[in-house]
Amino acid sequence: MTATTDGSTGAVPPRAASATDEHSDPTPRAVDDPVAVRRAALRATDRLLSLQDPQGWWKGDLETNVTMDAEDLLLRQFLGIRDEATTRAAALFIRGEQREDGTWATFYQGPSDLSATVEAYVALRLAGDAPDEPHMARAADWIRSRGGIAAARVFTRIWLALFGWWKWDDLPEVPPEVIYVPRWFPLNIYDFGCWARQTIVPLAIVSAKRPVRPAPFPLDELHTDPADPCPSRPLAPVASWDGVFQRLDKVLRLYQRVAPGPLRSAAMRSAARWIIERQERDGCWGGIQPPAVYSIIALHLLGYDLDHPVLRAGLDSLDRFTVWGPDGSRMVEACQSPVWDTCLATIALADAGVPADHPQLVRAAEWMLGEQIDRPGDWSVRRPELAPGGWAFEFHNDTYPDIDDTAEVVLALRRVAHPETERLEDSIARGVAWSLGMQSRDGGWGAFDVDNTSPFPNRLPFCDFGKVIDPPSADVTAHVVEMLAVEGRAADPGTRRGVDWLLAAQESGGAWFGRWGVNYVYGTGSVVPALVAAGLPPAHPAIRRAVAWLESVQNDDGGWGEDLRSYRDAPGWGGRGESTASQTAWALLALLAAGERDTKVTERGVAWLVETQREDGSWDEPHFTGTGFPWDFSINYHLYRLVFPLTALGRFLHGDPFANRTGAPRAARTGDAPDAGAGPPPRRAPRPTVVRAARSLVAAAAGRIAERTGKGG
Ligand code: R01
Repeated sequence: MTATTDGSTGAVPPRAASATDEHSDPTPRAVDDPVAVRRAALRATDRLLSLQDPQGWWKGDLETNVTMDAEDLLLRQFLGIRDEATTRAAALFIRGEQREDGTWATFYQGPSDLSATVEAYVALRLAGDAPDEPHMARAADWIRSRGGIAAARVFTRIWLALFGWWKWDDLPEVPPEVIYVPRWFPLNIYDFGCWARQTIVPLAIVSAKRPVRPAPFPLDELHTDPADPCPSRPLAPVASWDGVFQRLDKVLRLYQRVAPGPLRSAAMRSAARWIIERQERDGCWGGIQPPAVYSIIALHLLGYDLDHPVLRAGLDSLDRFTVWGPDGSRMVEACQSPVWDTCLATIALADAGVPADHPQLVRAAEWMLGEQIDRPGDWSVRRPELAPGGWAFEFHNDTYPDIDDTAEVVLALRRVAHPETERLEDSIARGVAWSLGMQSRDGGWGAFDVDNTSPFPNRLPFCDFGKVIDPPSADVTAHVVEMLAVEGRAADPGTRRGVDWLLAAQESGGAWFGRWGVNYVYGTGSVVPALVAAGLPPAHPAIRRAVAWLESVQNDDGGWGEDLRSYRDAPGWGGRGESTASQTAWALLALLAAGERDTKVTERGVAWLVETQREDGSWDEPHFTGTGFPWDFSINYHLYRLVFPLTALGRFLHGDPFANRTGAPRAARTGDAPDAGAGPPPRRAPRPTVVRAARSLVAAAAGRIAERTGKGG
């Protein structure tokens, strides 16, 4: 009835339909029936409206992988607070994620992952599953066949070292004195992306303390040779980066032995202060789970007992990062996405024609206004003079607002007729100013910081878990450029440098890389609407190449899909994979912005969305289409399957009044910017009358919706 998940994990990318294929299917497609498209948009609108929290926010489950759940149990074991009920519920979830061959992956249909399988196996042993039970034996066999614990990532081996299952001596060093490395020197903590920075500081304390709690059972079955559990690995050549950093690690190891006591204890105290200063009001750290887990361990090792307010609040916050299933299973969320989900839902509803003064949109805007961050954070280290004004992704993360959320929240606020106009305008102005101030030297925008581009952090043997720097990306840059253009700042030098950055980042096939969403379909779906909003005519060669690329990767069923393997093998998998709702929507957003409203390609994409919609108005989406770290950490945002298709259907039906993407004939729009190659033309701020006119258009559209549903403002 719904999504086309045939479960295939084929090694060969599915063949994309050629753009010139005649569509010989005689059955009328849903899009031939405009009522069907409207009905689909209405059902999705109703569904999304029904999911809003009374306080005004939306939040979909944020699904990642079982290392979150396993580490949560290991933490409780380490602190001596693991209880039976939590263990049983977590084990239920972990068991449910195991595959036939005994392994765990880090995303739907992904390859077996050694570190995830080791951690999940150990967690199930804590829960009482015996090594000779078939599901456990299959896992252990597979782990040994892949090199055992010795071949797992650093984080996994740190967790095992906490119980003596691995030797601290066989782990890379992170000396706590790193807290003293000056900000201009390579490998100071501000050279790391904020997610890695918040993880490394507590882990430096842990690895200096080298704690070992008694192991509740042996783990010999996870070593290829229990007599030699840590086989030494050959060093890389001195003249290679790996070789240099491996030797640096050896030097640090020697230093660790001779580190002067007073310096070491001062560094530990400074690191602890750094951590405590960054604890959020709700007790978490940075709104993400890994820093919280390591910060709790680190502070506990420094003598904070579990009843200390800092640790009490930290532990309580972990309990709130959980999703309970109907079967009593408990899934740990790596992070929670209310601000991101709320701005995307607001945009989707506005695009679908819900009136700007609809009480639910006003409530959403009210909640977003209350979430704006008005104090300095780690971003201030590189921009000490810049006034605050950003938004973070999570409920509580005042130290780390991000530029992606800020751009999308401003775009969302702009769509709502909040009664306090001055307050809304003031908030938007501060968001715009903060975004402009956070532009990197090269003209692009990273997610959290300015110029976070050092090549060194990712070379450290310690950092084998994924991306640890935060350089500008096409998707974030596009969202900022779109927001600045809609705010009437297309002619600002900052915006124009952003446009140039985007044009230079287009890959030879015509697509843009997706840093925070999978993958080229996300990048291209973000960039094309931004370039058009900034004044590039749809006829611009960059836009034409993007359209041709999207056409070339459309699936035979009319949808778009892109497998996570595209991060490993772009030539083979770029733009290829089973169709999904969110990725089909991203492709459509680009096509609609590019003036391709009335083409067969667009119609077939819309038809795919209409035909695969569930009765309840949403879509199935088991595939992970969100990216934490390309390939290494993937996210299934459970609201993506609804907000992006609704945005696409809404723009298909009504266009986007603020970016003038009304699907007007291309010829009429190209005249706007005859010298497109030289950059976008100046754009005026939307005049209040224009805004009012646009709002009444939206209201008229919504009136039509209200007629059909008996709903609406
Ligand atoms: C993690 C980890 O779990 C994690 C969790 C969430 C993120 C980063 C950025 C954003 C905001 C959202 C979530 N936007 C830019 C994205 C918009 C789509 C990152 C990491 C895992 C390992 C380590 C995240 Br070490 C640290 C954290």
